[in-house]
Amino acid sequence: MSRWKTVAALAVLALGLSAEAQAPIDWNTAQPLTLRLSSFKFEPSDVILQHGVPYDLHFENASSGSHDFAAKAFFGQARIKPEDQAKIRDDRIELGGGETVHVHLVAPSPGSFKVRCTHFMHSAFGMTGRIVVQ
Ligand SMILES: [Cu+2]
Repeated sequence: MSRWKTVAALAVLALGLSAEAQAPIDWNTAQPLTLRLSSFKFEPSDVILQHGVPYDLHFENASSGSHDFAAKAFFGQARIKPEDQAKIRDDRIELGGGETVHVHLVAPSPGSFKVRCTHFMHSAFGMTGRIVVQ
């Protein structure tokens, strides 16, 4: 008898969790935020986001050379709009000279996430930053 109560309780819990995980997001309310890349920095270098808030991130490459925005832990945990997922490959957004890419996502659980450009020597020249989710 109590075993069935446990099973029932787990089923209710599982339903509750999946309902939360699939709650619809109103992407129209996404807050725009510009993240600028140039040789050799990210502006701002520290990005502050609020947990659970949807953002419309504008990644702008202001230089003529290419850069990328690599944030493995952040992209791995953020909830990314399905239409924008293909813009992120191997947890990186590649931007050619002068290119802009928009990515909609919901900030993950609070924490500090490292950002860097993976192009040869760029992080050594200063292309590092972090995303802090509050
Ligand atoms: Cu770079």
